[in-house]
Amino acid sequence: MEAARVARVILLLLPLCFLEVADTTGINPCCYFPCQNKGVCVNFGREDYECDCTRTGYYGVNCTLPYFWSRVYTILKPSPSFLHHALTHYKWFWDILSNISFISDTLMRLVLVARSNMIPSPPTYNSDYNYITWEGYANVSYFTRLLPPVPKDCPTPTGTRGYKKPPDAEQLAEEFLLRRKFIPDPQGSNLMFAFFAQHFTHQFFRTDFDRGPEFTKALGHGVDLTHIYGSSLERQHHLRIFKDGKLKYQVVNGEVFPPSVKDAPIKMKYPSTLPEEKRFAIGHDLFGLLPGLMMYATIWLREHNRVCDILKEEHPTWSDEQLFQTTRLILIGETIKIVIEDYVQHLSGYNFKLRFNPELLFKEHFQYRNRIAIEFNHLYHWHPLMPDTFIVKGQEFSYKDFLFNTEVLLDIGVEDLVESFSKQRAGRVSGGKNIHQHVLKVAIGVIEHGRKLRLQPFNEYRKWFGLTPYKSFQELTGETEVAAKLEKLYGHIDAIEFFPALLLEEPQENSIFGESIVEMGAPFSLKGLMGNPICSPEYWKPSTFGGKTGFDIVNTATIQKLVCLNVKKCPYVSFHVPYDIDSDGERERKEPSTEL
Ligand code: ACD
Repeated sequence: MEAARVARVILLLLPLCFLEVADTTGINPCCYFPCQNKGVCVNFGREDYECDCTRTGYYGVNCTLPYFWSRVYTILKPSPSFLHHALTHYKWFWDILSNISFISDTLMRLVLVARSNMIPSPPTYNSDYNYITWEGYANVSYFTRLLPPVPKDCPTPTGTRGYKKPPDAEQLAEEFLLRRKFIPDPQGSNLMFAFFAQHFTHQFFRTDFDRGPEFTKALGHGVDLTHIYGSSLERQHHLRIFKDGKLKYQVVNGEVFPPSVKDAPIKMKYPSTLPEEKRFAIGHDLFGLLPGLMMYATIWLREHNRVCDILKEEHPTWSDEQLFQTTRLILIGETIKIVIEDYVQHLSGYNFKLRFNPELLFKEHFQYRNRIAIEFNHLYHWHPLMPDTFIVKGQEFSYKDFLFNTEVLLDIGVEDLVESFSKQRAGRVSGGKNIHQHVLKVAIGVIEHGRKLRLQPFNEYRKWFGLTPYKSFQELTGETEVAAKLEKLYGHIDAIEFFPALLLEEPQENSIFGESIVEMGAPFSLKGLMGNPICSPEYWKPSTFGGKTGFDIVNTATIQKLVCLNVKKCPYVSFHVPYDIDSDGERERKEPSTEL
């Protein structure tokens, strides 16, 4: 026993010869993150610790010795960069595979299982505990987290590496994240994509800033469409007509728009100067902020009422309540279908065709539940997507003129907004220096929150997601100049923080993201989408959606149909600008057709 203790301490102290931390006595040993391969560190006083390697596939003092099958798995497992390269090239190969349903189903199942299995379910930690607790499990007003907070008694904010004081957040953002010149996304993402991302994710990313960054107001922890229907029953009831299942609306110039707060008296965030009749009332209280968000709110409102009409036609005896509830489930299904097959398909850049088919998981051990993690929330701050100005029907709007401008939607209408947003390019997310001055404060806030929440350093997350930790700043950024500056500020690559590193990572070839956003974002996304109750064997059947017609609406949903079935003239609608982009960033092809 004593010999084992001595061995542990020697193993722990060995790498300290290379550390800049001078005095190592009396340091909580877990501050060194000694346990590898998802082993759990438990400290015994200030001198000793144990790694719990249970079910990690590894053993030994620090869970570093693989059992036979773990060794085999490690040898056979292709690297993420190899897989990414394969999936984003060889289109002819993926076109063939995607058409053989047995093979494409098997591949899709593999993707879903491999990604979802990375997310602990039930969830484990929250920001108040660095050990498992009932409170952490049961209190859904917290974001969960994958990795527990850095213990409070560690010598540096990221454990033992780096300096006692992290770089100034504002300086960091201004030097490394602030846009100098707009860098377009080489994958051709547009503002239709950017606003979809913002609109869709704000149903489950709703930090409760009054309580602190560890708290969420989105208690549904997933795709529940509270951004359309409101997050309380009271709010929902204000938004409903209580006839035929429909939501309230107003007609302006012959077109349907959300009601004003006069007709649906709910709290919305608008500048006090905006008159009541110009304030739209919708599920999410902040969606008056941007015409792009209000445009999506309008489209989904129209879609809700359209589906209500279809259901009413088939079920003339159904109550308002049944029509409303069933329509909501259909819209949840449509959302998930569009997110996987249009949105994630686009941002992945994969030539393999992603499919939304819940049946693929019916024979797997899969838990139909989800808890939004703080790391996912931080990872999803994609403000580099935002352009310098917004070009709508040839007219250029600055941030000042665009924000809280509810007239844009009424004056220009959904068709032309969709067309304009689909044609304007969004910015590249990873690679640094691409956040517009106007939204830089959001990034500064995320960095500060990461510190307050004591997020573990980026490299610990790399390891957790099965990625090799970066050995140097050069390896992270793929260049030398920024890397040298970062090294000076942080002191050690193991001290760089989660969010800045995600944005500063070198993007993959012709891609919007670096490796880490994809490898960390995909598990959260797919678990969150497929963990929705509508994907469970109990729910996933035609009757849940009012019969075959409703089920078909879910199973055939696309972003293009969503728009075009709710406007008079179908515009160009896509998450990709209407031309291909070659490797030099130049335009390549003409506009595709807008037919459904
Ligand atoms: C895969 C699929 C490709 C994944 C590619 C990139 C993922 C990166 C970030 C997340 C992207 C989208 C998030 C979409 C939905 C979030 C849903 C959350 C529901 C609670 O390789 O596996």
